[in-house]
Amino acid sequence: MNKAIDPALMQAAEASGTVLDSYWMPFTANRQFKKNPRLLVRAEGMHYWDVHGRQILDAVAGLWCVNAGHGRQRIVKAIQAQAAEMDFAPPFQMGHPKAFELAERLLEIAPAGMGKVFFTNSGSESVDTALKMALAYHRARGDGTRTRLIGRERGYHGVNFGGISVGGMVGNRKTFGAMVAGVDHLRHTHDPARNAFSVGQPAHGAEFADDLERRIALHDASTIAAVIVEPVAGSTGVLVPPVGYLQRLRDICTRHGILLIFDEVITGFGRTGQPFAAQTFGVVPDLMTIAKGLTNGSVPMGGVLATNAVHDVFMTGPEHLVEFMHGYTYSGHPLACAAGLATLDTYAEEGLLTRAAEMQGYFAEGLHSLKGEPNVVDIRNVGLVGGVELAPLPGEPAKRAFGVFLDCYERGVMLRTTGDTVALSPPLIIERGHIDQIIDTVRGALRRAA
Ligand code: PXG
Ligand code: PLP
Repeated sequence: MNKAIDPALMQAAEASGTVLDSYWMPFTANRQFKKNPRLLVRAEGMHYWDVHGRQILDAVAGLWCVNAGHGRQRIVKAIQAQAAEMDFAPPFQMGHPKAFELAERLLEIAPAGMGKVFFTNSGSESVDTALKMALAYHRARGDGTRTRLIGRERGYHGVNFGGISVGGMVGNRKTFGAMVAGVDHLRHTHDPARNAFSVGQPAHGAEFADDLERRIALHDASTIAAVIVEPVAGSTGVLVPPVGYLQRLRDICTRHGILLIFDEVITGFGRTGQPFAAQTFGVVPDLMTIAKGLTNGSVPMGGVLATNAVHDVFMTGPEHLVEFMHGYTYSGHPLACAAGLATLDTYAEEGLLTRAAEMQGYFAEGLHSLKGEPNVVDIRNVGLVGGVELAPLPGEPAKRAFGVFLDCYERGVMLRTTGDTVALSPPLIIERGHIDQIIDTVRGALRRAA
């Protein structure tokens, strides 16, 4: 064992029987965590249990992914059976039936217009795949000067080089040098002066889409390949698109021959009240990235949905040659496909892909009842996603919200924070009693922190 281990860490490790030193944890304050670890060992339905046997209500669907709740037996059994039957099949120049079946099933619930599915293993890989597809699409059309990618301030598109380049979170970008060249960003849509405490979509801000016209005026459309946005920005604090904004982006992209990519990694699979946010907001992109809820979080998997118009441009060269030089060893992995099919069955059987639309009224009421609690400066919601923004502690951004997270966790409710926003995205099987418990616990934490 490493001699440098802190005594507090040793104590925590002893208490849980887990040695914490070797694992470099992702997006985690490692030193702080290891002094006071939060170790989960079991999950079922709406709950986790930690190493001490404490039950914790899951208010964030794991990490925005366990949309059907935990430990769903149909999914568990499908994974077990697939592991026993065929562990792996090479995805390049070979295939297996479940990958084709899953692609078919996805198109059945996808927005009208989507025609093909490309599989990846995460949201980050999906984003980089979609960006590469956009570049290759224009080149295949003989429009190879269209190389510029446009993201948006406060966007999160995963952590790979393409994704951080189009992403708009300074903390995720500043450390990593120049990143992908030729990227620009639209302004974000957050406008608390006009839209604070909007219930559902904010009324003001469709005109923020016109920022794309400015980018076009600056760079010329002939240099721009694609625009990528999250329909609802998740990781930067639940920013719901203003009424009319996404449609206006769509119109500008169409007018200028620019591909529109929706990153639906969080918003996909029922989170906003329809299977995809494209349907909730009535705007169809050219490419759509998915992950997370695709397998209910059970096996890593992501994907890119493309219109046939995009796909067909690739299908022109000699038939024996690979059309798109891209793919992952684990694209369409058999375990992930089995999990994905069982997940879609579970969603369909229980009506989960539209359940957020039924529950959002009650959820919104609970959430907005937090207005007036100490330090609450804004509340945002759509479907079963909520954000409660707090005034930062002077000179210590993110600390107040993290304190609320820790307090709620101690009291048996797990949520997420991003900056000073508390984010809620519960499993879609949530009942009213769970919503009450979440809101009461957050309310208590806000009062205790005051
Ligand atoms: N795009 C979007 C819109 C996402 O939300 C990714 C891409 C990347 O997916 P992977 O599977 O590579 O992580 C995401 C992921 C948070 C949080 O707390 C959100 C994500 C990841 C980690 C934390 O908000 N979303
Ligand atoms: N690095 C090396 C040396 C490889 O051989 C491969 C795949 O064959 C990769 C990276 C990419 O791995 P993956 O296909 O799992 O993304």
